[in-house]
Amino acid sequence: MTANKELKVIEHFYDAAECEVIYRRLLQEQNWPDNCYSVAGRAFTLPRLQTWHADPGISYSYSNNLLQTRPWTPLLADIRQKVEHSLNFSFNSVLVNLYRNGEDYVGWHADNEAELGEQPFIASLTLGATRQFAFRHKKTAESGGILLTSGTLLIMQPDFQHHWLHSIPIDPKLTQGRINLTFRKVIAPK
Ligand SMILES: O=C(O)CCC(=O)C(=O)O
Ligand SMILES: [Mn+2]
Repeated sequence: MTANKELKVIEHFYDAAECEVIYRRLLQEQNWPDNCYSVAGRAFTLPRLQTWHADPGISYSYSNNLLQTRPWTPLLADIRQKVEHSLNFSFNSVLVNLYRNGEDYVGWHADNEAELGEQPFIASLTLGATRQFAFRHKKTAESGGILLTSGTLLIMQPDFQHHWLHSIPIDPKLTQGRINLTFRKVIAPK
């Protein structure tokens, strides 16, 4: 088994000049929240900064525990439109991650929350620094990775979340930042 069928990489979805502009605008416009939060009296620090944007009435338990739902900004709405047009699929939410440098990361997980339904189809856009997207099979020892460069759109087919975990590992020497947008379709609004 290989993850190749379940992942599709579209390089240069945005060109270098567009990426530069979008990255800078997101950095400035996102009004990034504090990444320290507490659950049941225990303090946690998220190893990156995040914002969550969705259509009215859409909520997502993982993000909602940590984050308030924000409306689409004009820039995020423009990007969504281009992604939707290219994939012929409609998304109603986006999780925006800022990895301030190589110390920021996301640990092993699958995006398979109940709100995404049985067939979670996710489109993930990278802007800024190149980072490794690592994946490992949930049952076998198989593992792999893809270097995601600025402007790359990674499509995760539903079976990817069923069979594999993924992460963005720490890259200690990296000083540049990276912003990643994962477009999702929440199908069970609460
Ligand atoms: O930053 C990335 O490329 C992946 C982010 C991710 O896995 C997530 O937000 O669920
Ligand atoms: Mn993920």
